[in-house]
Amino acid sequence: MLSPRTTPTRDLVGLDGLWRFALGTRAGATPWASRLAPPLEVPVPASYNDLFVDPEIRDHVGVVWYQRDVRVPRGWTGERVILRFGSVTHAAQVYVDQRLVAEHTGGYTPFEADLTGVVEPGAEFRLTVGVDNRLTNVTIPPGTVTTGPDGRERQSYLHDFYNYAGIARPVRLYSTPTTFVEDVTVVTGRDGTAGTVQYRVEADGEHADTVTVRVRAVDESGRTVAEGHGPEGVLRIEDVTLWQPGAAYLYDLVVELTVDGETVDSYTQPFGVRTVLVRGTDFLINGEPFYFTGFGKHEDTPVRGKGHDDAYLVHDFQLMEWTGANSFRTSHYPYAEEVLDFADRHGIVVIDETAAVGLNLGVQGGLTGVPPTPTFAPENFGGTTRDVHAQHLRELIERDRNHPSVVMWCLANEPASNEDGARDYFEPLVELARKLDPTRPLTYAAVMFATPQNDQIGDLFDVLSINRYYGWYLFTGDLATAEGYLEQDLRGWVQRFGKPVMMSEYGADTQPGLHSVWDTPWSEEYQSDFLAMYHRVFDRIPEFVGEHVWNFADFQTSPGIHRVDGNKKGVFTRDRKPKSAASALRRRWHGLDGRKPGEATAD
Ligand code: GCB
Repeated sequence: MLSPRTTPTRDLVGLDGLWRFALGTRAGATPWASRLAPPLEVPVPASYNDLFVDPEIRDHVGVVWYQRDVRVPRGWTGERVILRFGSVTHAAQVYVDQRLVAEHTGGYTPFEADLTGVVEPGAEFRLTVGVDNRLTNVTIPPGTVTTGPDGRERQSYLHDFYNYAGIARPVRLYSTPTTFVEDVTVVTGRDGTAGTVQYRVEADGEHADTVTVRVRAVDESGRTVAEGHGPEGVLRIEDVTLWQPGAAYLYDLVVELTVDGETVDSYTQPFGVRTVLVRGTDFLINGEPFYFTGFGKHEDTPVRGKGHDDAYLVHDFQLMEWTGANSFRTSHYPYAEEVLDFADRHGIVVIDETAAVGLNLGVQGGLTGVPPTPTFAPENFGGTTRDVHAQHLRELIERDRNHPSVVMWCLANEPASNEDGARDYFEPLVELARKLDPTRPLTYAAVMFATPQNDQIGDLFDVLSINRYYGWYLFTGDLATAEGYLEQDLRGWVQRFGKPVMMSEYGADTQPGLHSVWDTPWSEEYQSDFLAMYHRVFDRIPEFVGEHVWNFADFQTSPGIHRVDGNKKGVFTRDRKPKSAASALRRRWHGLDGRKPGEATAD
């Protein structure tokens, strides 16, 4: 799905700002039929949960309603009118006045409604959106809704981050001509000093069958460096400037549709020329071994929850660059498109993860790893869950495949890959991902209970990403014992699969300001010592390709006694102040500079 943009043939109006808001339980049977009452107001984009003091809103389970009036620009006569949501978490029903125009399930991918003929240029319409935050065994991510003795629904889920909900990403109304560019795909390669750009353009609408497609690649100075004709082809850019980690370079693919020599639509798709390949135990970007340094992140900020925020976007990238992070994982769901655009422009490498977090009933079984009931059973996560997972994967890859920053798809976080049924569940998803995008490697983040001995899916993937908490959940405060277990575990993955291995999560909860001369969990010293212990182990394993600390910043979690106002494994606090580990990482990562530890030059 293309990002909405203004071009010489397309206009766009942002619909962000304050919308009317009501809980489903207080909004009457047909909230779309008139103005919402009572008149609460809510900002878009933002999660609604932390905005109000009313606990019924924060803890609401079910549908809430958003509403605003929208005027269609007068000049759009004769154009298509499209309404686009960056995401609605987790399911949406969209009404234009009394008419249902779109429904979508999946809280982290965009969707559109074609309003052509439904709304009139120059006229106003009432836009009402029902937002459902419920997670069940057939949603991704999964959860369980139960009804309490008071008749109220209660939500539980299998991930620790708070189930923020709402319209968390931008909403836009845009126009296109009646013959239009529907989709553009760009796959890049290298031939000596030249770049190759394989492109495919899909046209749709009135004259789609007779339309002529012209494309040109334009460099950052505005110079046309290659041209092509026809809906698909390969362009060649001589003396190409590559998109490199830490040194982004973007070209524009300018696509024009013409009918009888007249331009009917034009669309500009930025792209970077780079290659990604797993060879042996190396992860190669542009043919060079790449060593990931960085974080698992969350979209999480005070007050706004998971709402996209450009100020935090800029600041988070600043802090990542300051620590020497060259990459991050979009744990545990696809992030806003604005984040990936930014990564493209700033040369930060992204592992793009689906929202499939919590496909693991073993986690519920506690650290014994004995599941109360098998995870991949029809009554838990069976064929229907997998179909939803597949649909989500399609939407993710269709959205993100043109981003040079995205170098790998992560199909799930901590699934029960040690349990029977995991292979049957994942094999078709791996096949689908490879069909949708044969160019990018695949991974999944392996849970503690999945060991090199019992994991059932590692051979299906290209890179093994391992989440481990030795020294925190296991051998708490005993880093010496933890070190031995960690090394044995990681070497086991290398030996069994012979593939690149990286650490996708390692971290310790840390209370800023707590200090200790001993190995005291929660102290700032312990976090630094914990990370240093992991780094010693990584540096002894030549097949290791990267380290992503859990987490970039502290984040809000579901209520419970397990956490004190959130997960505190951040290297930065929730308001982005560094804990002492941030400086320790900075010293290490700037020294590595994207190379494997063995190849690194000293600071
Ligand atoms: C994990 C999960 C992550 C949690 C983390 C923790 O294994 O993947 O979502 O936040 O552990 O801190 O417990």
